Parts: sequence; C-alpha cells; structure tokens
Amino acid sequence: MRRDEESILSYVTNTKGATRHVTLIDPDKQSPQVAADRACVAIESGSAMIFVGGSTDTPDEIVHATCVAIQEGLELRAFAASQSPDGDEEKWKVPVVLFPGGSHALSPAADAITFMMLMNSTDRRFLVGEQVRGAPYIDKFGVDALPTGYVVCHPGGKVGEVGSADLIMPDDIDLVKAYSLTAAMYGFKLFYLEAGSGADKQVNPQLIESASTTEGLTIVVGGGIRTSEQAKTAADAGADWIVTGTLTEDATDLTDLAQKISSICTALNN
Ligand code: 1GP
Repeated sequence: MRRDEESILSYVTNTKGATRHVTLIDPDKQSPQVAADRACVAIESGSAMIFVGGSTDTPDEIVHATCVAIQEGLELRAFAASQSPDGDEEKWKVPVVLFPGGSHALSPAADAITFMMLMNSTDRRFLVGEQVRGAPYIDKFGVDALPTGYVVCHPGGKVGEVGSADLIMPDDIDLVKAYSLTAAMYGFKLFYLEAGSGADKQVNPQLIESASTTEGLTIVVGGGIRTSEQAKTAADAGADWIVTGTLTEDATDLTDLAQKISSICTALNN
C-alpha cells in the first residue's frame, strides 16, 4: 500500500533505532488469496513490511496476482481500521516490496523493489545483467527502486548456488566490512546479508556487527531465522530488519503463524 506522506525508501531506512520484521511471501508456495491472508496476519502480529519473491522461476502473472491480492487484503484491513474508533489505520499501510529472483518476477502492483546487486556473485548476470533487463519495466511501472547491496553468506542455500555466489564465510569479518563499504560507496541504501532460505545456520552475528559499523546503510538480515532467540541475536548484532520466509510456510495455520511472528516481533526490541 502506498504511503501518502513518506517515501517508501524513507520508511525502510528510517527505522528509528528499532529492529523491524519483514514477512517474505514466496508467490510459488500458495494461492494469491492464501498469500493475502498470511500477509494480513503477519502485519496484525507486528511485521512492518511484506516482501514478495524468493523462487527463481515464478512467472510474472503469479507474482502480480499475489501482489494484487495482498494489496487488496491490506486495503480492506486499513478501511476497517478507519471505521473503528480504536482502529489503527496506519498499521496497515506497509509497503509491499518485490524481492526478485530476476528480471521476470516483477509486478506494477508492488510499491517498491529491492533493486539488488548480488555483490559476491561471480556471474555478470546477477551483478548487472538482470538489473539492466528489469530496469525499463520498473521505470514504466512506477515501482520505487530501493538500492540494495546483497551478499550471500555461508551456507547460502539455493540462492548461493543459482546466483553463483562466492560465499562469505562466518569468519570473513573484514571481507564483509569491505563489501559494506563498497555498497555505501556505490550509494546503495540497504545492505542485505543472506544465509539462504531454509538455512540451517543464520548469518554469523559478527558479520552483521561488522557491516553495521558502515555509515549510511540499513542492514537487512535473512535466512534460517525461525525463533525469537535467533531474531534477537541478529537484532542485537545490528540488524535493522529481520526477514523470515520459511517460518510462514511452515506454520500449521494462521493462528500458529500469528503466534510465531508476534513472539519474534516482541523479542526484537526487548
Ligand atoms: C530471506 O531467504 C530469506 O532473506 C528467508 O529465509 O526462508 O530461511 O526464512 P528463510
């Protein structure tokens, strides 16, 4: 949902010292309606942004239908909140942001896109190739580009393989600092440390600490985070945003999802 007074980039980068939670919805993993229900439960439970993406080969139409359904769900909730004396309409005005696997997974119904360079890829395609293919569409759609340096850390999972990443190892403290400096010097605003979806180990908190000392970057961390303790570890190390995806897919139902996300969101800033 587009926010009126504030740009999406300033919403994302101005976290006011708190760590916030992003729910990642992979459009390949459920129908658009179920995606919308999950997104609404996530926001109700404390998430502050929705990412749509993940899989590498989801067609545009599915990504678009998922974005449309999520936007409609959030708008309905915002309207309902506006009609209720103690409703919080603003809570529902969160950005729906594309988190693309490539230039194919785009939709004009999204508010923004993490416009990423996979900085430690050895393949030109993920450094600049997909970006050059996607940029004209993003421009035409009027979707805001959030300039993002994206690095894949060990174990890296599927994105590490598909993206031909020269993985950052847990003890590469100086290397991750150098990547974060490079990201800042390029003018990227977000720096995303990714362990890979479903990773059995989250990003080493020392890597997060190292990157977070670089001025001017909003630190996003994802991959393998399932518990409030893990989320808190990443937050204490300096993450501004924590992303979870598998947790949503593994929830037994919407009540279970609500409990899991609220326990993470409560832990983040305590
Ligand atoms: C987004 O890939 C992550 O950065 C999501 O990882 O699926 O392990 O939560 P999970």
